[in-house]
Amino acid sequence: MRVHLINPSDSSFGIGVITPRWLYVLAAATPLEYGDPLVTDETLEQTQPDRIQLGDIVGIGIHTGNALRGMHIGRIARERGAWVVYGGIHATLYPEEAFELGGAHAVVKGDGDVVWAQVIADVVRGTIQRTYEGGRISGDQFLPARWELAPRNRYMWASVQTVRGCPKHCSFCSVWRTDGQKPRPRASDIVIEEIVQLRRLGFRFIALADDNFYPVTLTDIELAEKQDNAARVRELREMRSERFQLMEKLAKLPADMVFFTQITMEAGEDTQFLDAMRRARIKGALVGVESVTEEGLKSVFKNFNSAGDSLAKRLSTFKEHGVHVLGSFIFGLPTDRQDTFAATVALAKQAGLTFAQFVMMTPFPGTVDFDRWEKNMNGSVPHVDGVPITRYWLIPANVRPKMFSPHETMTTDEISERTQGVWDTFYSMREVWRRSKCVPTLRGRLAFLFISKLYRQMYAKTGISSDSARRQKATRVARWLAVPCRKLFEGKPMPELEVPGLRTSPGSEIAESTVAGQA
Ligand code: B12
Ligand code: SF4
Repeated sequence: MRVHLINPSDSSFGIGVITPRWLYVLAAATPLEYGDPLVTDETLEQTQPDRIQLGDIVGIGIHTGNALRGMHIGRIARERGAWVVYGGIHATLYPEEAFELGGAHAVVKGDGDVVWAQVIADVVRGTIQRTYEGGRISGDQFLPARWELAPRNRYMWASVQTVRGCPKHCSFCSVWRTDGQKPRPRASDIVIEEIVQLRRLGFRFIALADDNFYPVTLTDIELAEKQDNAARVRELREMRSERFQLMEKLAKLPADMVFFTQITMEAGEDTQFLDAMRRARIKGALVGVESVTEEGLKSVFKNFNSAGDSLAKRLSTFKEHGVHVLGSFIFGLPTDRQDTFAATVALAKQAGLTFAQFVMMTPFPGTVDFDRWEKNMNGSVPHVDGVPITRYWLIPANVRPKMFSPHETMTTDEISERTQGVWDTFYSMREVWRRSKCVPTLRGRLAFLFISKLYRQMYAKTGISSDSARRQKATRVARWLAVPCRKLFEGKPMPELEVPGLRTSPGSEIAESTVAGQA
């Protein structure tokens, strides 16, 4: 019996930008007695069905965007006589789909780190259950990933989580509902050990795949102080100080390492935090700007963001303190008008954003927006290919509608075209070259140009709401750009690297913690 772990994808680029962390975490959760799991990341290459044998266990992780492909693989695996188990955010939200359409024997809801070993043991004993509650485990139970199983030469960035959950409640985001509003940080030493293992293997670019790297704001602390809530103030201060400890330790890692994370704009008011990020070489952060207007922010429950001039100022503060911003914007909000698109491009320029992404409003399951949208259909849901559009992820990509909530003043096509127009303007050769000044050397500027173009190809046209012709073309171009780009991220392996401040022989600590996690 072999354990397979499969990350489904319709588009295979041959090269991956960021490692899908769940694959290597679940590999670590697979007890050693069953051997190394066979890991397939379909963003690199498609699954080979003949590797799946009678009696094998096939774990498939799905989010909404790759659920349909995942269920296709599940059916193939079941036909070949394997035990099929689903997990991931989409399976957590819609477990029944995996049974009805994906040939599932079981579904794991929530975190897989702890419960996966039990699932395998149950299969082996012949006592498999239909559903497993993985729950929301605490930060000290998160497993370090088994990075030695990842094909090092095929990814640009590795991904390490330092905290899960987010205290906010944005209407378009499911994280606070599925991962919870109580941040679950990992101990900084464990995070550093995992990063050291990655650097030993030759990964020097690491995405800190956190929902929100800044879980405690200065305002949170002020509010708790005003409420005279001493226990809460202590708790918040402790969590804040742990973030600083983590960053101090990151700063001691080899100087060629580069980190990137996701963070709320509130960090723009906390220059002490930004300075610590710079010292830790967290050189860039995705900041959810979403909308440039106050009404837009209100509509997505993101009032803690700024609008207008103060928005540009807050975002520029990141750059002034050495942290580049990848601004993330949403188009198609009810408050958007035709002039919103030009205003967004102008803001992005004024704020000195290094990268930006412009996504079309998509109601993702598990979000407030989705619930509202589904309810508004009032029972009269249009169908495509026999599937209600409130289950749009089950509609084949070539006929899937591009956007799902009608807008008061613009058609879906208009929003889509204007969105593409904004991508075109922001990533025009002239603009990219102008922005590349943030890199000192000519070689560096050329690399910046390549990366900008790759980013644009991978994300502007391959999303869940893109049509298939556009997606196929974008995939072809991205595949072509990805090979030279990956080289830029390569690091020479440092097998002798020690964990700063700890005298350890290579691998020993990590190996111990991996085994302990499996017990
Ligand atoms: C890092 C990240 C990214 C990165 C890296 C993606 C990658 N290659 O891994 C980038 C920036 C590229 C990205 C892009 C996108 N992302 Co993203 N991303 C995340 C984030 C913040 C963390 C994911 C992560 O690594 N977690 C750490 C791992 C260990 O946790 P995990 O994946 O949840 O897995 C655990 C459990 O789910 C379970 N599990 C998972 N699979 C399986 C399988 C089995 C068999 C079992 C038993 C258990 C199991 O066990 C695991 C360990 O506990 C999540 C937020 C989140 N909280 O999940 C969003 C999230 C997954 N992303 C989301 C979205 C929408 C996107 C985009 C579509 C955004 C966009 N508009 O372009 C794109 C899609 C890209 C694509 N085609 O895949 C949504 C998905 C919502 C949904 N319903 O599907 C999330 C939840 C964020 C949100 N705001 O709601 N993303
Ligand atoms: S969008 Fe960002 S800030 Fe808002 S709830 Fe999701 S993770 Fe938190």
